[in-house]
Amino acid sequence: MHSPLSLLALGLAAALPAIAANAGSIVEVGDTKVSAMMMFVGNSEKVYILDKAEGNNEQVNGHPAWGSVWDIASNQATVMDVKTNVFCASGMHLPNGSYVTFGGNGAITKGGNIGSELNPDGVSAAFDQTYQDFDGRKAIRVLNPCTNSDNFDSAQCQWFDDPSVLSMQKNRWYSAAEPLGDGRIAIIGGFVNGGYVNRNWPNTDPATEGGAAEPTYEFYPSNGEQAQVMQFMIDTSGLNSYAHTFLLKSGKMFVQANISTMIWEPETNQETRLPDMPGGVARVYPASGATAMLPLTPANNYNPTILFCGGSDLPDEAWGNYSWPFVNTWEHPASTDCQRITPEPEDGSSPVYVQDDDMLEGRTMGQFIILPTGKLLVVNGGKNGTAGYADRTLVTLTYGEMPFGMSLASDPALTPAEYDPTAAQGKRWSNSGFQTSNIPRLYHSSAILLPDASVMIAGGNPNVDVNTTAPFPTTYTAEIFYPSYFSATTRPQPQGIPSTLSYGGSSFDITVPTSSYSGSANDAADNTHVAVIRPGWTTHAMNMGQRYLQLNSTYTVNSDGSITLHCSQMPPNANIFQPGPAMVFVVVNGIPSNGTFVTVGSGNIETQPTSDAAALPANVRFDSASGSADGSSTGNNTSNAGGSNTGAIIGGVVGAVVVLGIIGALVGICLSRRRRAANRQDTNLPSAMAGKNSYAMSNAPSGSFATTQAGMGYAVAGAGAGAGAGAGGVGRDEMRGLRSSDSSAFLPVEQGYSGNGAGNGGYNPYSAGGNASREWGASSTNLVPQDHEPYRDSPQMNHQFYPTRENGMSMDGLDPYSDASRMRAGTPTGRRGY
Ligand SMILES: *[C@@H]1O[C@H](CO)[C@@H](O)[C@H](O)[C@H]1NC(C)=O
Ligand SMILES: *[C@@H]1O[C@H](CO)[C@@H](O)[C@H](O)[C@H]1NC(C)=O
Ligand SMILES: *[C@@H]1O[C@H](CO)[C@@H](O)[C@H](O)[C@H]1NC(C)=O
Ligand SMILES: *[C@@H]1O[C@H](CO)[C@@H](O)[C@H](O)[C@H]1NC(C)=O
Ligand SMILES: *[C@@H]1O[C@H](CO)[C@@H](O)[C@H](O)[C@H]1NC(C)=O
Ligand SMILES: *[C@@H]1O[C@H](CO)[C@@H](O)[C@H](O)[C@H]1NC(C)=O
Ligand SMILES: *[C@@H]1O[C@H](CO)[C@@H](O)[C@H](O)[C@H]1NC(C)=O
Ligand SMILES: *[C@@H]1O[C@H](CO)[C@@H](O)[C@H](O)[C@H]1NC(C)=O
Ligand SMILES: *[C@@H]1O[C@H](CO)[C@@H](O)[C@H](O)[C@H]1NC(C)=O
Ligand SMILES: [Cu+2]
Repeated sequence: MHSPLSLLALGLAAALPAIAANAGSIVEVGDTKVSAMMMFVGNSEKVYILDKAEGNNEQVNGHPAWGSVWDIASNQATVMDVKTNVFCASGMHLPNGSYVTFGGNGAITKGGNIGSELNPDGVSAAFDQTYQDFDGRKAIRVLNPCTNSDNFDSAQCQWFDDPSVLSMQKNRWYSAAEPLGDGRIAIIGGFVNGGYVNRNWPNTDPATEGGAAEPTYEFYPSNGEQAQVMQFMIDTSGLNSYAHTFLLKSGKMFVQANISTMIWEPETNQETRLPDMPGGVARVYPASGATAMLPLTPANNYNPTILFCGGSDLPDEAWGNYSWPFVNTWEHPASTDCQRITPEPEDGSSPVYVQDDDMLEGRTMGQFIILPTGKLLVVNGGKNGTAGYADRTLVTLTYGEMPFGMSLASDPALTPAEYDPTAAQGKRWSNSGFQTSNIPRLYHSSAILLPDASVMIAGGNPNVDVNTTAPFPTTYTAEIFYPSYFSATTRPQPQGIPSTLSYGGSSFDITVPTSSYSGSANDAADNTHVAVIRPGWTTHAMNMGQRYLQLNSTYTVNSDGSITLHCSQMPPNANIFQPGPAMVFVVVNGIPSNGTFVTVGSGNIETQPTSDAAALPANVRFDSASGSADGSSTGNNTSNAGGSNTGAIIGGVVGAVVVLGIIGALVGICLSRRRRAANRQDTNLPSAMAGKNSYAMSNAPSGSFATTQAGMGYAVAGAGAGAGAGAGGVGRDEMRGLRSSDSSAFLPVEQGYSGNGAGNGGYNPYSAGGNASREWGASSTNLVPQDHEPYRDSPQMNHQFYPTRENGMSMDGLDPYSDASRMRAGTPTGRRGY
């Protein structure tokens, strides 16, 4: 029984959760229901979670779920139906606050085997009867985030996932996605079907790998533009998937893969090479280093600097091929190395990688979360090995001998660490006061900044299908990490944050009430900044699209101790911070407010309107003013790493108008370049590799993976024999059994192969087989239950297909939620959240 007093106490606790959360702690908060391979924050209430199609216990519409929505306030997940296999997709926001994901894998069934209804290529599936997943390799899925006040059952609040209506031109698994300044998204590269690395060995066909690599890019929406080859994808062949991409101020894009770097001009497809990554450290999957763009601030004139930390310096051959690595990766320490590069130096100098402080521990699959303070948290990952999974390597021949099951990484890095980009060199990393987690987060884990400035950490599943007894099991428990500012009992509660930000134009005011801070008002004003943060779309140790921009601002300290912040809009260049949803945090003495969602830009995919930034008023101080919050509990000056207000103060006379200027030197990016001691441990390549230079896919012996283990199916092996679960009847001569790596049900396709899908006859959203036909639903087989209406082969469909086939099925300007394209009746009672 609760006494009235304890009820009151409970009520207070609920109102002030910041007190309950200990700074530096990692708290297990709940069950994500699907394993959180991918996440994004949809709005102030919801995190959307995606998994690969796999045998999760949680069911939705009669099949295992691989999507859910997480309610931030209650830490409860609700499953959501997703039709296609999102396995290792990419994703991004749209200017209007909706989110899109791109690509994935073919339909699979239990054990990661190929689904029951094959595509005409004979090596991938269109659908699986058991898991009821559709081929997701070309999928473009759209989600409009909803809130508790919306009807989540309405079509408007659910995933739109119908490749017959909306899809990419190419199959892409592990593509990169990065928005341009107009909100269009560049989708770059990927595997056609999957694999550990994107190459055969030896690598004699780096462009297409016999049809298994997709070295092209395309845009969403495509506006009629066809996919084009990106030379860089060929030059980096092998380690070129999930390339690291960051749009630069100029509108060109920084792209990093393998150990190469370039600047790419998206409109003309011109490439300019930058220096290679020092030390041969690979940062892309499956090396999977942490990477982020450092905070864009008035002090650095909003010019991007990219940071890379960790990854792997395995020698070239060790990376192996589509099937597996050629070494026991888990014995190889991950890199501690950090490098920075400013791709477009404003002084006209040549861009160079600059050695940064080593991380405290080596990490593969570590990921950066940019905090409102401007510091970067690194979480997740392992101290040895790489991303990906496999049931063997070239030297460990059987699953039974794999010491960590399918995991190619070991030694989980369980303690977060924090990087301060503005600290003196040698002092940038710290993990003091940070708790160590009990939950390994290796392959297929994720992390993201929440609106209350805590960090949600979830997922982890280096297994081909759900395995809760593996050394690194399929993980459903989510954690929240509470950064050091959670020691504060008072969080700023700013007033007047607008709901939209334009590119340039008039300034606006935000008020920090006196109750939001303690101590001198002038000091607080000096130590206040406004951060616009896009937490990104997280998967595979990346937060695609994550960006941090500090608004230019000045202040007026009022006599009552409140502080009026005069804030510029976003800088008048949409390349600096592409249009779309973001959170605004006001950080006072190192303590952030909660984030408030805003829309940056026009809300449309279009050239963003810009205007000159209006001049800001000068700072006005008031010496005797002070904050009224409990002084023992508010923040430290030193923790205000994002830099403070841009106005330099001269004198401290009450009400004095002072001269403004940009504080000091550029934030410490001018580091001396010190060559890292070359103690690259040469991994001993197994003797098994010697002389074996003919592992081209076409030579792989059929049936060479004849071993089977309970519950661990293997992909089809044998010529048209239909061996392997649910993938029979393939009319293909040289079908080789491959699975085992991240490839899941992957079978590389040989160049020139044209399957006829004999014996298939199944429903196939891609029956166009490269879009040769629009008759996607021409099959007579009714594979799809009636309630899967978007996939129904139905005459009522009202698709407005793009008139030229060259454009694939990308529907330019298509709103898949519009009546014209929605195939099921649903009353859109929903409203977009925020
Ligand atoms: C990285 O690229 C080089 C070509 O620049 C290539 O020779 C090498 O095989 C690639 N490494 C991997 C692991 O794919
Ligand atoms: C990690 O790598 C180091 C260095 O090779 C090795 O000593 C250690 O045993 C490895 N850890 C595991 C779990 O294999
Ligand atoms: C799960 O992993 C364990 C340990 O590696 C293995 O013995 C078992 O076969 C796996 N289960 C499935 C269903 O793959
Ligand atoms: C303020 O500094 C103290 C002492 O260094 C530290 O324990 C505390 O975590 C800091 N608070 C914040 C919010 O950074
Ligand atoms: C911040 O958001 C949380 C909910 O996530 C809420 O409980 C808390 O009261 C908010 N704090 C402030 C200062 O607005
Ligand atoms: C910030 O605002 C001040 C005052 O209007 C202006 O002088 C300065 O150029 C601005 N800085 C940037 C980086 O836009
Ligand atoms: C912040 O620094 C100023 C000096 O710049 C000092 O006077 C003030 O006491 C500090 N405030 C806190 C909360 O540490
Ligand atoms: C990768 O190389 C191994 C031998 O090292 C070979 O058995 C396998 O077939 C190759 N994989 C592919 C896809 O060619
Ligand atoms: C945002 O734009 C996309 C693409 O046009 C569209 O599918 C989606 O429905 C829009 N979202 C909202 C909430 O209008
Ligand atoms: Cu993956």
